[in-house]
Amino acid sequence: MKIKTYGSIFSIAVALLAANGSYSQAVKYLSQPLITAIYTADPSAHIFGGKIYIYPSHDYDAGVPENDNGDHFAMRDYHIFSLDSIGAKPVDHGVAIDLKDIPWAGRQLWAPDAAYKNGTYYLYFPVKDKQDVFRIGVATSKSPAGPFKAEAEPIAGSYSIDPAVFTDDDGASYMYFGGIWGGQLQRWANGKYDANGSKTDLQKDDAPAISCRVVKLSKDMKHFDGAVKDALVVDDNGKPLLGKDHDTRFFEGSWMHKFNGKYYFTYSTGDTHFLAYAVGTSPFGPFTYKGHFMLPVQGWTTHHSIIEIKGKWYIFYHDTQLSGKTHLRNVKVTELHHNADGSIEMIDPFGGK
Ligand code: FUB
Repeated sequence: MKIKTYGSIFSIAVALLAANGSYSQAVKYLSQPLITAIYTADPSAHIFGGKIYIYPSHDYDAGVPENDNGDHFAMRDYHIFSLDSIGAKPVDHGVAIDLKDIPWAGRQLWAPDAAYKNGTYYLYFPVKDKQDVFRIGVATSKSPAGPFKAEAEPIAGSYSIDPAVFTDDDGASYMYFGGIWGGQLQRWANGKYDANGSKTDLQKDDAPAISCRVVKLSKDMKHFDGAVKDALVVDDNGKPLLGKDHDTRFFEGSWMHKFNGKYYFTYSTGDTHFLAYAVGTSPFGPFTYKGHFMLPVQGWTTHHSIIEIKGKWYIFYHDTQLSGKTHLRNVKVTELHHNADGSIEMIDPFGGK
């Protein structure tokens, strides 16, 4: 069941109301945009050197019509932001890397992430190559704010979108990646690219849902170390969620955080617009589905990261409060609470928690 489509009636209504100023007065948002000078989305947040760094997509209006492949998300560069604490004004560190500086890139710089190891910062980014196939690249810098220099080739064996890099307590790093529909994950069913792979997951209602991928990163953080595996999400009986479980199955925008020794795999359900979580005992999964923890935001996409800052947990996310347009988003942050039983308290982006 589709609740909204790219270019939904909801977005059009919001845009009309926003234009005459009545929408922002009528709607109560849980939090306000962190950055207003440019449009930002898909915020991956990290603490580096005691500061909060945000690695978002940089939305802009390329004039590309909306479609289910997400062609209207035609981003060309990244800006990195830092802030001293929650509540402080984010500092824009300028262009960290541009499409033209990535030798193998074609178009569409989508949701990035970052990591640190041994004095080097790593920026991971999905972009379509010159054959229009999404791959994941890596770029390095001596500063968390960049500028970053891209490797000459994408990470060997990488595909699809939305890399999220998690470093475990033992120092080992893992990348979670993938997204269906415009993110092309459905074209990689057998580990090989099939341009004729189903356009979406909709034709596979009774088969296990397409899984996010997980892979260990090599010590140099620039390669995959070992096989790419499925980050399987199962129900309480250990059965994989199915393609038809649109309210619960993985769509895109994964993240990993560890809480009380458990691995919390969180993701967007895409066309049903929830953020969901599943918990496991290994970074590779399987992860047992637990529920939603954030209700749909304003806008089609929903993408988040979760970090701990001074003993409190925060979720960085986006909506379309500033523009009312699907592809022109703004980053936000709010507190996230783990309950005593390990569940995550529901967040309502339009009101209370
Ligand atoms: O920003 C482009 C895409 O939209 C991201 O890669 C997805 O996660 C969704 O937020």
